[in-house]
Amino acid sequence: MSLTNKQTASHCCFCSMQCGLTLQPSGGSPGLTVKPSPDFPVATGLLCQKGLNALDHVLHPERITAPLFRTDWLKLPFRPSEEGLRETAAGKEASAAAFPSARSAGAAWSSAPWDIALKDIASRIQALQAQYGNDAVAVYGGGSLTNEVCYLLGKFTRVALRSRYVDYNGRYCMSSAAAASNQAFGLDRGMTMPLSEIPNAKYIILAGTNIAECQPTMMPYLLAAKKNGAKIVTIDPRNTMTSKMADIHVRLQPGFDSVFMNGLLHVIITEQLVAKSFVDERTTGFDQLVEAVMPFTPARVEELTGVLEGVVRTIARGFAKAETGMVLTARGLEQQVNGVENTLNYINLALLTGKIGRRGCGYGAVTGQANGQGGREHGLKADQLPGYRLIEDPAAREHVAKVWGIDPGELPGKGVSAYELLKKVDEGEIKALLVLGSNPIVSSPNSRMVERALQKLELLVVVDMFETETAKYAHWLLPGSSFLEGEGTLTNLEGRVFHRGQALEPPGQAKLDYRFICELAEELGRGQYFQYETIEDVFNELALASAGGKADYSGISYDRLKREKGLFWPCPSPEHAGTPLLFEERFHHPNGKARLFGITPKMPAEPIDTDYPYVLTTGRIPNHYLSGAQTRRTEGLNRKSPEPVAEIHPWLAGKIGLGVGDKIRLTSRRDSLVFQVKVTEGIQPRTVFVPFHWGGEMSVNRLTVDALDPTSRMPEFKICAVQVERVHG
Ligand SMILES: Nc1nc2c(c(=O)[nH]1)N[C@H]1C(S)=C(S)[C@@H](COP(=O)(O)OP(=O)(O)OC[C@H]3O[C@@H](n4cnc5c(=O)[nH]c(N)nc54)[C@H](O)[C@@H]3O)O[C@H]1N2
Ligand SMILES: Nc1nc2c(c(=O)[nH]1)N[C@H]1C(S)=C(S)[C@@H](COP(=O)(O)OP(=O)(O)OC[C@H]3O[C@@H](n4cnc5c(=O)[nH]c(N)nc54)[C@H](O)[C@@H]3O)O[C@H]1N2
Ligand code: SF4
Ligand SMILES: [Mo]
Repeated sequence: MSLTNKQTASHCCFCSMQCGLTLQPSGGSPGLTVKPSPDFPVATGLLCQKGLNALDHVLHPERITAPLFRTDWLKLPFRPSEEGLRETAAGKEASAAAFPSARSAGAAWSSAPWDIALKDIASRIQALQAQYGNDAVAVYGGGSLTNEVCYLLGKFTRVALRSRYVDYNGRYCMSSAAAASNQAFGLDRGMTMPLSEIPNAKYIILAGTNIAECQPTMMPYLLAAKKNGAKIVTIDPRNTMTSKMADIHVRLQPGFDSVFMNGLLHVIITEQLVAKSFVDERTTGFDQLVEAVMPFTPARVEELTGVLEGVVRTIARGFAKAETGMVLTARGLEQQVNGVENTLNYINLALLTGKIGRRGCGYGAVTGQANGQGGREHGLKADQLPGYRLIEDPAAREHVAKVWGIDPGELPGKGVSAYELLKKVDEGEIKALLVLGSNPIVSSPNSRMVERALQKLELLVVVDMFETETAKYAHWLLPGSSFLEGEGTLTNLEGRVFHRGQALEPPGQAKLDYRFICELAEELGRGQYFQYETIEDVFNELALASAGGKADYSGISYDRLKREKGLFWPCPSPEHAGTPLLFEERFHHPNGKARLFGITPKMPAEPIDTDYPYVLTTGRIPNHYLSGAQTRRTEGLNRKSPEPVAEIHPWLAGKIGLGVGDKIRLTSRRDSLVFQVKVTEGIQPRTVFVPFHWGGEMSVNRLTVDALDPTSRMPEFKICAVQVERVHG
């Protein structure tokens, strides 16, 4: 493998830090190596172990390098030429090696040339739409994709398919934080401040965010703050690598964040620690907040959560009195049916103490995926158009339709969230699905339903690098591009938009994702709306479509990005310097004020009871990334964590009589699975933690509940009720 062109600088494909990396020629195979980049200001000279190994999956022998179709499920209406239709050794080996238990054993993949693949897919889509209507075809995208590809997928659904059904895996990720930020601030940019402000904070609250294991290169910012005298509090049911550096670690049972937070707010209000002039001048809703919080005296909070009254008071006083401070949240409290309310309550803390909109202060929902931020700004979400506009807003429709050269009346209405979309597949309403950049069988809650649903589809097209668990059910598996192959822009967790160049050519017949989308549009007879010479043309159109929207990119260009190493949105004109620190003068609601929301804590969807007496919570470990499609194919990472290990407390181990070498069986109302087990003091006694990076019998999402937050439609990944039994080793 060699660098086929000019560009050796890139960015890691995994988390939202988007650390810079450099590809360097090296001796031996594969002839390339990854080094941290000294140039990117976000994590200068740093990469975590995932970043250092990011080349492995790109060069992996299981990469899909030609369009493949399932000969046992699909009869092609065409008579492809001899060389067009033949079984590929690569395809065959890939399936056999990676998924020996595939539904039809002995891989039935055959390869076909792109023109046949595109023609076949387009004609099937047209036939299904003619029979069942445009909405019978849906698109499911991902937050690892570039802004350009996210934008094009949204446009493709609305303009080429004319379907309302598009959503993406970011629904499972940032949707609760996004809804809360929109409600409180009128704007959703995960972090309201750049990372460079963290060292200026004197008090930092980290709730349900395991930064040391999930955004490792952010740690130096927190350590710098600590060195400058900051107090750090972590709130998590587990001791994590992050909680190790905390001054106070609150080991909370999952589901109790709003109770605990009401305790803090209660102390701040009753001890008159509220930033009064800030609250008066810059917020609304204070009275409603007081009313909700008043029943939650620290004594009552201790009773409900087990967190000592004194600890509640210490944290409340410490945070309120600190000169500067920050609140960071992540999926721990967001991936719940009360995720939006939980997040709003943490935002309340930042607002009530005036710790936002100035140096050393801010609220941040720590974004997860590479482009988890940009992915939710350009119209890949069921209810959105580019620029973070709402698809139901007539002015937004008019603006975007004009940029796209269509009549606003042609734009469909809003669709449904990711899990609801998959449910519509199960119910038979959606007949064809295009998945690009996600592996929903592993990452969706109650995943047995998803597995069943995908088998009902009349057409499933998956564009990926690998034959993932989801791709196993595809009629067509198309070779997509990796991060080193696709040029484009991404937006990191700070809201910093940057340019990522192309370092490698896609292998074999693999195609750049954006070219595939445009060519399929062409095949569907809508090519006139997808005429781009280069990916930069797509960006320029995106910038135009975003003009005047909340996420305004209209002042950003490839030229500027190449010169300036990133620009923070909103950036509404070519002269604008971008906006690293939000809300210095006003919030984004029409009256310029932020909203406080009084939160009355609610129960989880599936509270524990005598039949299912323990809480299962799920999340991440350092060596794997999301559905594991990439990291399970990375030898250096997979070797260290070859399978999921459940964490349980010694109390629970004793209760079930766990012996040395035993495993545990976890049974929820949906399924029952056996896991290896680690006994640790560092977990709340009634809670079991299992990482979700595996498929099949190792996939914890077979157990999780599919209840959704009523506003964000975020699944409750972090709480379901289970039984725990020992399994003799
Ligand atoms: N190594 C690695 N890094 C990643 C990823 C990965 O898969 N692997 N994924 C990326 C992505 S897409 C995302 S979204 C981020 C996610 O980053 P995080 O949100 O930090 O990761 P999680 O492990 O899902 O959850 C964080 C913590 O929430 C805790 N928690 C569970 N329930 C509760 C609760 O009720 N309240 C509170 N306060 N805490 C709770 C868990 O114990 C866990 O330690 O990470 C990104 N970085
Ligand atoms: N139980 C439980 N479940 C969870 C969570 C949890 O905490 N607990 N967290 C949720 C969260 S926060 C997230 S973000 C989701 C993510 O869940 P998924 O969407 O399943 O995550 P990925 O593994 O990133 O899937 C991306 C797929 O796209 C492919 N891919 C990567 N880059 C590209 C590209 O550029 N082009 C193409 N064509 N393909 C590409 C990869 O090979 C992979 O198969 O999981 C959610 N599921
Ligand atoms: S911190 Fe995130 S972006 Fe940086 S190298 Fe690690 S996984 Fe990649
Ligand atoms: Mo995520």
